[in-house]
Amino acid sequence: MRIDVITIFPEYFGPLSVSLIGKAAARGDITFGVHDLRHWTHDAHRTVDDTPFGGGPGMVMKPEPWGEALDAVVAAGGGAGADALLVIPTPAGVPFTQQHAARYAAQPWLIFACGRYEGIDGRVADEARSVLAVEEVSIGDYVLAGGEPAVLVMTEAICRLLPGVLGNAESATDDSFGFGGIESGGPMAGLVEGPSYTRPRVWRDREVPPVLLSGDHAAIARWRRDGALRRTARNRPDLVARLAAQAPGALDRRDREVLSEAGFPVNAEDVAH
Ligand code: JEW
Repeated sequence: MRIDVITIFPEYFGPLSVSLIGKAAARGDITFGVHDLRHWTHDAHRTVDDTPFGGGPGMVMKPEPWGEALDAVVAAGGGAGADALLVIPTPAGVPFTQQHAARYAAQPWLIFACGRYEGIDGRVADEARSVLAVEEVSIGDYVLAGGEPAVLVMTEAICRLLPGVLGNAESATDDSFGFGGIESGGPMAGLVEGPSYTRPRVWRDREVPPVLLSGDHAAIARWRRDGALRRTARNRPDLVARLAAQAPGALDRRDREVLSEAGFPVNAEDVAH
């Protein structure tokens, strides 16, 4: 997979040479190209911003350097741009989810455009759409100062799904959201993970739950599901509501009992029993 990033802060992407992603890049499984937007400016001050038409606070990124940068990066990657997907982080984008990460991981070529200031002149995305697929995405409901941290976040979520990037192939399918949500039908579908434990068995007078040492795999699976249900009820009531509404068959009697004890009655009939 090829990933190009266009930014006014190329040094922000040092972390891409660290850890799992760094090793994947060193092996050649991922090829990164980080490009300084100012390379495509032509004035002495290398200006990338200007005042917003219509007034308002702050500055907006000028379209010309972006147009030239995208033309050059697309041309260097083989032309037409037909197989590249342009991803533009913005607080006004579609929420980025694990489903996006999986779909992006299946692309041969991603180009990320990192804005700063109040964002990029709106014509840049419109123009790019005449040449390639363009998606505006948000990594969460908070406002960053620019797209760079969002690109690091998305790159990590995408690259850990690439074959060979994660040591244990199961880790990517078993973790929170890695099961792909309710429709995946997996045993933990639609829930976040409960707590996990390692050695020592006793630490600061706290014992690891004995069931995990019992060797009883059915009891362990049930205990883990209880923990997942409790943590999902506490931290992500939205996910429990979705599960109860869209996949009521996914909740058995014990699930409903655990949710009820966690103060999350799934329906009136369960509360009675
Ligand atoms: C984010 C890129 C570039 C993504 C998520 N755009 C914009 C904007 C900014 C501040 C105020 C209003 C609009 C800053 N900014 C970005 C912010 C991505 C840029 C400039 C971003 N939060 N924030 N999920």
